[in-house]
Amino acid sequence: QLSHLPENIRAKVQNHPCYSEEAHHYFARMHVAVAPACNIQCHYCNRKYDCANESRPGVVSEVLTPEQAVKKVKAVAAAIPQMSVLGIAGPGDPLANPKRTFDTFRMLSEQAPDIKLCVSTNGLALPECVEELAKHNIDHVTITINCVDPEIGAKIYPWIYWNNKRIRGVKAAKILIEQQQKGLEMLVARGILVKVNSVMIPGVNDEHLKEVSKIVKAKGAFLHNVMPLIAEPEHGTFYGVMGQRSPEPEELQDLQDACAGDMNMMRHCRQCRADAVGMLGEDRGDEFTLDKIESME
Ligand code: CLF
Ligand code: SF4
Repeated sequence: QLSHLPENIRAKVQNHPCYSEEAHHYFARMHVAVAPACNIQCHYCNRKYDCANESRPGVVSEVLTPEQAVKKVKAVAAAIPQMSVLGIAGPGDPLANPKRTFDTFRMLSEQAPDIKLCVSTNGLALPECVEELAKHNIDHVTITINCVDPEIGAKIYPWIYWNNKRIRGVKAAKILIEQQQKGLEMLVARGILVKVNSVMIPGVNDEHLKEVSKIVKAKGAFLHNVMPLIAEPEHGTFYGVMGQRSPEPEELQDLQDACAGDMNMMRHCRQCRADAVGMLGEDRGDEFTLDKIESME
């Protein structure tokens, strides 16, 4: 499956469980929830849970300081030898918490240099962070891109927080889209692998995601991951409360198939929590809570 890739790219994906379907049978990832704040609002988000950039709404993650996160990564790496990747994916937006996120990356690159670092973002603050991401040798960045049309974006994002102001509607969506696309181009120009996540929202962006897939592929994104909206009203999201439905499994698969003509698609995503630990689909986070780690010392 990886044999068609150039050697330098194969080296980056062969032990990353999300970027290589093959690798997810052999390698594990963990997330540390160091990033509580967010700079936008998505209608599918419930901030009581984890960021739906990547994460399944579930239980609130225990937010860690960078120091606590490093301790946790070391404890998990010692206990789970397949652990190859550390991702920061929430519970808010990692790049809206640059100090916490980059302190964690810096300490890990010094203290655990064998672990690959990975990050997922809504993209609003991405262009200003590309330099720093490259400095920490981050080879894998996920951008959640749900649209390239601000009119559609306005139905997904009620507001963004930008230059110390709250901006709403089409204007806000336009800025977010521009930042995401600019960030994507800057990462590709530096040889950083970009995965694009899109949340499929029936009746809002489902048809439109085919165009998104074409555009991000043309700009050099490595992988596209179309994920289903999780809209159960009990999660208290705006969409859930407004009766927006989630896609049926067949609808999701049809859309993934339609995009696949243009793009490498990820089909093994498990919509991990912001504090997930273990193989994809496995969550061993409860074995590594802070009090348990501290009692191991
Ligand atoms: Fe985590 Fe995301 Fe990195 Fe993977 S998860 S930050 S790229 S290390 Fe993977 Fe989980 Fe799907 Fe994300 S299965 S939600 S795609
Ligand atoms: Fe919520 Fe994530 Fe959207 Fe921020 S980017 S509003 S944390 S889903």
